[in-house]
Amino acid sequence: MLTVHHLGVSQSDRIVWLCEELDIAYELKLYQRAPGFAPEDYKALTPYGTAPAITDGDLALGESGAIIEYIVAKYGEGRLTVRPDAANYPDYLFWFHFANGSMQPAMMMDLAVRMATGGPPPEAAAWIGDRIDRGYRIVEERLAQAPFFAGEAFTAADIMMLFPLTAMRGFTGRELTPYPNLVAYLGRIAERPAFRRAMEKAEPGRTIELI
Ligand SMILES: N[C@@H](CCC(=O)N[C@@H](CS)C(=O)NCC(=O)O)C(=O)O
Repeated sequence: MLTVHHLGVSQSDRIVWLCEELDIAYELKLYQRAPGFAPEDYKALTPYGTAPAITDGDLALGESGAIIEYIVAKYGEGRLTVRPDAANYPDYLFWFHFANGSMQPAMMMDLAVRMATGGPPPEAAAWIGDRIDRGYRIVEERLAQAPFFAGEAFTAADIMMLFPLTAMRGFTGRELTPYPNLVAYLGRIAERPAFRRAMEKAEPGRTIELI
C-alpha cells in the first residue's frame, strides 16, 4: 500500500495533492513539526530524514522530485506527465526541475541569510534578490504563454512549482501585483477540486491562501 507521510505545512503537501489529482488509493499519515524540524519518527523514515517521504511495500523514498516521478510512473497510467516525443516535453522537464533546482534554493538562500544576519548585507541581497527576481520574471512570462507550466494541460510540473510560489513565498515575502499571470494561475490552482481535497486532508483546520 502506498503511504504518504505528511509533515505539516511542508513540501509533502505536493504528494498528497498528486495522489488526489491521480485519484489513486493511498494511506495518509500526518506528522506535526517538533517544532520547526521533522520529528524523530519522521526522520527515521528515509536516510536524509526530510519531508516528503513515502513508503510503498518495502520501499521508503524521500525527495519531492523522486517521489513524484515514482508515483507518476508507477500509478499514473500516463497522466500528469508529458511523453518524450511531445513538443512540450522540454518545457515539462524544465519547470519540473526548475522548482527545486533553482527557484526554491534561491529563496532558501534568502531565508538563510536573513536568519543569520537579521537582514542580508547589500552584496548578498543583490545577488540573491536578482536570482529570485529572474525566477518570478520567467514564471510570469511562461504563464503569459500557457495556462500551465508544461503548456495547455496541468502536469506534475505544476505540482513541483507551487510550493516555491506559495509556502516559500510566505517565508521570503513577495508582492504579487507585478505578476498578474501568476495571480491568475494561483486562482486556477486554488479552484482545482483535487487541490482543495488535498489541503483539507493534509492541513485540516488550516486555511490555505495561495495569493
Ligand atoms: N529537496 C527536498 C527538500 C526537503 C526538505 O527540506 N523538507 C523540509 C520540509 S519543507 C523538511 O523536511 N524540514 C524538516 C527538517 O529538516 O527536519 C525535497 O524536495 O524533498
